[in-house]
Amino acid sequence: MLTTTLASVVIGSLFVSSLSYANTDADQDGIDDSVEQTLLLKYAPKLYLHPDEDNKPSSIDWYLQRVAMRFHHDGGCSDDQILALGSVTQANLSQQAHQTKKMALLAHRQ
Ligand SMILES: [Ca+2]
Repeated sequence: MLTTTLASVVIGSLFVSSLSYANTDADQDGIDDSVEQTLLLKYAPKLYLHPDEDNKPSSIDWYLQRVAMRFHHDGGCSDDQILALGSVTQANLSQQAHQTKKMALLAHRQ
């Protein structure tokens, strides 16, 4: 409760302090973009990597271009490919289904 109240005060004060900027909401999320930028600059996490670290952070899109989506079966059946390598996107990721599993569920309900 205290955290929520404090967050509201901080966001409210940032909003008031940003009124001198032009009001824009390019991403149309209902929050002025200058408020978002102010919050980002103030509260964005900082990540420190060891100089010898081989695995650097990447974007979601970079990662998805390098993976395939497969359905794994236990018990000796081979995997089923849902999306081929390079065809997985943020837009189609949640729209996939395993057709065999779906058909088995429909048959079971009858
Ligand atoms: Ca916005």
